[in-house]
Amino acid sequence: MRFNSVTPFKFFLHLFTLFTHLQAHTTVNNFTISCGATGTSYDGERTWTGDTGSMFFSNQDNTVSANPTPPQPNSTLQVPYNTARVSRSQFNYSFPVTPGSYFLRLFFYPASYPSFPRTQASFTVHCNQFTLYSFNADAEDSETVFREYVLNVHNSETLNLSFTPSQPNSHALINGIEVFSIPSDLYYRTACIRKRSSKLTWDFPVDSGFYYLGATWLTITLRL
Ligand SMILES: *[C@@H]1O[C@H](CO)[C@@H](O)[C@H](O)[C@H]1NC(C)=O
Ligand SMILES: *[C@@H]1O[C@H](CO)[C@@H](O)[C@H](O)[C@H]1NC(C)=O
Ligand SMILES: *[C@@H]1O[C@H](CO)[C@@H](O)[C@H](O)[C@H]1NC(C)=O
Ligand SMILES: CC(=O)N[C@H]1CO[C@H](CO)[C@@H](O)[C@@H]1O
Repeated sequence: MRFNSVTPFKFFLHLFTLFTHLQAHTTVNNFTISCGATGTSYDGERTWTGDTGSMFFSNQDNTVSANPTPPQPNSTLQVPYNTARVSRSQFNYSFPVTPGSYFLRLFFYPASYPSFPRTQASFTVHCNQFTLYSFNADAEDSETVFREYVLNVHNSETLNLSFTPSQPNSHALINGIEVFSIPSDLYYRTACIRKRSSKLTWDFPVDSGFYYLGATWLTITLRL
C-alpha cells in the first residue's frame, strides 16, 4: 500500500508545483470578458466582466449587446455564451499588457441574434494585424466554439483584437474573451493536422500545463 502511494504522491507534487508555477504567472495581466454583458457574472469557476462601459472596449456606438434568439434554456447556455457583442462594422478590444507570453481564448456562439441572422455571420479576427480566425456561417455549426492561441508579446504594450465583417451585409460577433499571462518557457512539440468541421486546422499536442487551464488544443503561436 505504502509502496504504491509513492507514485501518485510524486505525481500530485508535480501537479502542485506546475499549478503553483502557472498561478504565479497568471495573477498579473489577466482579463475575462463577457461580451455584450453588463457588470460581472460568475460561471461557477471564474468571474466574468461585462464589456459594456469597459475600458478595453472603447468604440461601442456601432455595436449591440445581444442575447441569442430564440432564447436558450439556461442549462445549455452559460456565461459567456449567453450574451454577445455584434456589429456590421469593425470593432476592437484593446488590452494593456507587458511583454511576455499570453494565452488567448475566444468564445463564440454563432447563433442568430435579434436582426442578425446566423447566416450573415462572416468575419475575421485579427490580433495586432495577425489573422487569428476567419468565421463563415456556411462552414460552421451553430454550436458554441472556442479558439485558443498563445501570443508572445515582445514590444507592443497593447493586445489589440479587431473583429471585421467580411462583406457589407455580414456581421461579426464575439461572446467572450479570456487573456492571461503564462510562463514563457512552455514549448510545443510536433504538429499534426486533424480534420475539423470541414476545414483543416493545425492541431498541436499541448504542453501538460495547459490541461489544467482547460485547453485541449492550440491553433497558432504568434510573435507580436
Ligand atoms: C433561467 O434562470 C433564471 C434565473 O436563474 C430563472 O429565473 C429561469 O426560470 C431559468 N429558466 C429556465 C428555462 O430554466
Ligand atoms: C481597429 O483597429 C484597427 C487596427 O489597429 C484600426 O485600423 C481601426 O481603425 C480600429 N477600428 C476602430 C473602429 O477603432
Ligand atoms: C492598439 O490600439 C491602440 C488604440 O487604438 C493604438 O494606440 C495602438 O497603437 C495599437 N497597438 C498596436 C500594436 O497595434
Ligand atoms: C486565470 C487567472 O489567473 N485569473 C486571475 C486574474 O486576476 C484576478 C485578480 O486580479 C485573480 O483573482 C484571478 O485568479
